[in-house]
Amino acid sequence: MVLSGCAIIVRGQPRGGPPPERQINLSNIRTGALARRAPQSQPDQKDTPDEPYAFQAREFLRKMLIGKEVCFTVEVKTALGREYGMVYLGRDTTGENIAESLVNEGLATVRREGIRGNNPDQARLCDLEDQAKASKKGMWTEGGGTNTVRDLKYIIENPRNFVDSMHQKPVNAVIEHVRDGSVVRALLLPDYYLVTVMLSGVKCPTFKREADGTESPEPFAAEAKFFTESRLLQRDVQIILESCPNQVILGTVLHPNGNITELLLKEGFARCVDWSMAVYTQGAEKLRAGEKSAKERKVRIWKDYVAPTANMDQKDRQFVAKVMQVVNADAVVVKLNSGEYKTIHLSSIRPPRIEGENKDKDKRFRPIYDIPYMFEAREFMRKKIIGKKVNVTVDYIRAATSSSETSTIPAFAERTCATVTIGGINIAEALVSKGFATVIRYRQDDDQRSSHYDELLAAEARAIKNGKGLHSKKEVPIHRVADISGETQKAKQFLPFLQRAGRSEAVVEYVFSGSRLKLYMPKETCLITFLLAGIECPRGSRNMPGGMQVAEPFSDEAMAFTKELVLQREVEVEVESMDKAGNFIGWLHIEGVNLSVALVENALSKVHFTAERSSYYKTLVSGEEASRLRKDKVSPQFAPCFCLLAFWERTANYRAVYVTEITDTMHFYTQDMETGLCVGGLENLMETMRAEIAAQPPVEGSYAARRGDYCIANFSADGEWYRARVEKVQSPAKVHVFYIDYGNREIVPSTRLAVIPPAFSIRTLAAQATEYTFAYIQVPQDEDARADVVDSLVRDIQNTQCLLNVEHSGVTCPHVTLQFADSKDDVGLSLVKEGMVMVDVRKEKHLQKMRSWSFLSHVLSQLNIWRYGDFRDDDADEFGYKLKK
Ligand SMILES: *[C@@H]1O[C@H](CO)[C@@H](O)[C@H](O)[C@H]1NC(C)=O
Ligand SMILES: *[C@@H]1O[C@H](CO)[C@@H](O)[C@H](O)[C@H]1NC(C)=O
Ligand SMILES: *[C@@H]1O[C@H](CO)[C@@H](O)[C@H](O)[C@H]1NC(C)=O
Ligand SMILES: *[C@@H]1O[C@H](CO)[C@@H](O)[C@H](O)[C@H]1NC(C)=O
Ligand SMILES: CC(=O)N[C@H]1CO[C@H](CO)[C@@H](O)[C@@H]1O
Repeated sequence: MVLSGCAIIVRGQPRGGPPPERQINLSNIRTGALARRAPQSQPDQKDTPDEPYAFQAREFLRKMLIGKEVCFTVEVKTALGREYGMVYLGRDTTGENIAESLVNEGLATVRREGIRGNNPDQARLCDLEDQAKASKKGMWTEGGGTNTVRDLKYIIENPRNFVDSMHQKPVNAVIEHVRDGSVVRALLLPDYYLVTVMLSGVKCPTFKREADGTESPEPFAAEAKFFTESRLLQRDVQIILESCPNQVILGTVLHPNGNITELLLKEGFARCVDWSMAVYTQGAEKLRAGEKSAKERKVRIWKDYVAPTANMDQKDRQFVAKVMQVVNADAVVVKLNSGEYKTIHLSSIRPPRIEGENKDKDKRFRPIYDIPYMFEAREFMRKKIIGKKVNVTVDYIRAATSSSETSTIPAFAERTCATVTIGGINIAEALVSKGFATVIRYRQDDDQRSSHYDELLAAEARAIKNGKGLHSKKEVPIHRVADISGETQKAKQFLPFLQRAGRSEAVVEYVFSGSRLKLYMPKETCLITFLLAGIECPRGSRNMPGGMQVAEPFSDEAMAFTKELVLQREVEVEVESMDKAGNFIGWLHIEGVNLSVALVENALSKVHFTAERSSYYKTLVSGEEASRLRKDKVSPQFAPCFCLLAFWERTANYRAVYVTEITDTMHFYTQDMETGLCVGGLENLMETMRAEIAAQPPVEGSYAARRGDYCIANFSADGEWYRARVEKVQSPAKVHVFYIDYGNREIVPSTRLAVIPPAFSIRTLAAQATEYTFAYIQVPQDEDARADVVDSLVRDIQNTQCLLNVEHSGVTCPHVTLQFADSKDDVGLSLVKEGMVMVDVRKEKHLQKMRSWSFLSHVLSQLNIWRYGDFRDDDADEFGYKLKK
């Protein structure tokens, strides 16, 4: 720093912190004193102005020395520690002697009283002064130099007007003092205003003044100050004066090497300040980005920083999900890819609310209609995002709060707060800009906020300015919504009106069950309870006079189906009638889909006999038929039913088999236990055959394999001979064989094959392995799922004895059921029970003849054998008996 024309402050190179300063006064010369402001504590003193040429001398040195390396000598050190010496530009005393330069320019006089004639340096100063005088340079110019005295302005009467008058145009300036990293004192040019400027948008750690007058720095205050000082102090800069709230001037300093505001943030010397970010003209998002980068790198003031979502997986932090419901005006329920539902709160906004009223006391209080703008907010969101895919970026998780007796804050469960966007539009920002929500204000160091917080604030400022929504001076819109659900009398009066109306618009406000809904009728501004006509939907559990009634199977599925399709959607309804409780009954259509039909088609409801009279009866019945026939969509609801019927309507004649091989397509090979083990059976025959071959080994290579031929093959797993059939000759080295007594296949070189001795041909003993497949179950199409089933089968039944019953013939092989020999449990059924396979109904003609599956499932549920459980033939018999009865 240049203190005056004849004094400077120097610093060494920083080593692990700001280096100490040292003041050097130039010896032997004198320059004019700069203007001084009278201390404010002493009102009787007056400001002193610049001495002529004092400022010119300062500027001369400033331009020459600031930021440059100098070399100095100390000639005198006073008792008070002040040092006098010579200063040279550069690293040694061969550089420009700046005292000489000043004198040469006529900006300094020489102190001749101390000069000793024998010192050549001092003599030279005198010579230079004489020359300057002679050529009338600087202060030696005629006229006294009063025009070199600045008209310094320390006080600005109306700083706000002053800032406004600058119109945010860059002003040339010199930074005269750095108070802390983000507050500077600047001399504005060319009019010499001295102003204190706070950097817009940021704050560095400061030096707190204690009661005893000492200053205590916050952590990193000294480092931040040094950072700004070493870059800006006494530099030529431009300043944009941006705003002046409460007499404080906010501005941005522009320096050719970059802007200090962004640098301070990036280096972790400053944090963003919400209230002053708004005026930052160079783009607030850059400031947040700078801060974010410092936080991520945990530099300086962020060394202990932990991000609010630090311990979340990336996939939980950002994902795309489908909006299933809009809750009030600040939350949504979304369906994740996994099928799970999750409630997401919009970060940093507060929905419309009523302050301090006894709203809870009013039983009929319905926030959505009664809180001003809540309905508008909900509708705005609903129309924009219901049923759509949105991008969710989790910003923070708000911990659960418990309400204590002393606290008025209600208890909240943990909340996931996120920025939700659709097509690049931030929903929270859109809500705020419409005046349908306000922005939450935070403590400065509170990180639990939207990642787009500044945009929210800006949107709010716009909404306030334009008097939108909550900020409007107009009367609040009122929604007089008549709730006639459960009001039999009112409903009765309303019925003919709705019947005549034909198709009416409605919004589904609530789904009680698969077929019971609450509707908002916008034209009629009323709420009704609506029951779907023509179907019987499984009932959920409910409280009855006699106690809790358990839910019927698939009631939850039906409800989920209805919710997914219609909740909060715009639908059309046709009211046909009304029940005793004042609930309307009718048909509901959404985008060409008839909900009653859709439920039946998806096997989640049955056609009700009352539907016969309706014009939708045919569609309903064929929907039901379709649900039954659609192979891949057979509801597991019906699976036990089919199994039972399968077991019941057939003739069972189990025989013992030995399972030798399971194929990848879920076929399997068995040997018959009776024929296999008897005298002259396979075991005996093979032993004899091998003994014979051992006595007369075949000549290796003498056998030429031909497709379809029977032969013997040396099995690679045990090196023994087995009977085989050639399935394919790819090359002499690759012959595909099928082991006819076991069902396995192998590719072997023809050298491992030989002619089958005639005594052991299939005329003597037929091929022992027989191929079968499972009856009544579907082979999974998915390869992985199928591999799982095959693994499980290999584990459970390969090389074990089972009981087998042929159920019916098939295209490639008979379809059978297998039982474990010991437990007599059905193998296929146990796969169904484990959920590994689905029941196959398509091929069973005799089952398709049954008229009404919904009727059957109903009977089954009544008979209380509604389970995948351990039923066997006797169960089936009992069931058949009851069913016939
Ligand atoms: C040294 O320089 C400073 C700054 O110009 C000045 O205030 C001070 O009086 C000088 N000291 C002496 C002893 O000349
Ligand atoms: C601020 O400085 C950065 C570099 O530090 C630069 O990229 C950016 O353009 C500057 N902005 C302005 C408005 O000067
Ligand atoms: C989600 O964000 C990605 C990129 O940020 C964008 O490509 C995509 O279109 C967005 N999806 C939605 C539904 O807004
Ligand atoms: C089967 O082939 C292997 C190797 O090719 C041989 O070691 C083994 O002796 C053969 N087995 C018989 C029974 O010939
Ligand atoms: C009249 C009408 O909208 N009928 C529809 C009922 O729903 C089924 C499917 O769910 C549609 O195919 C019909 O067109």
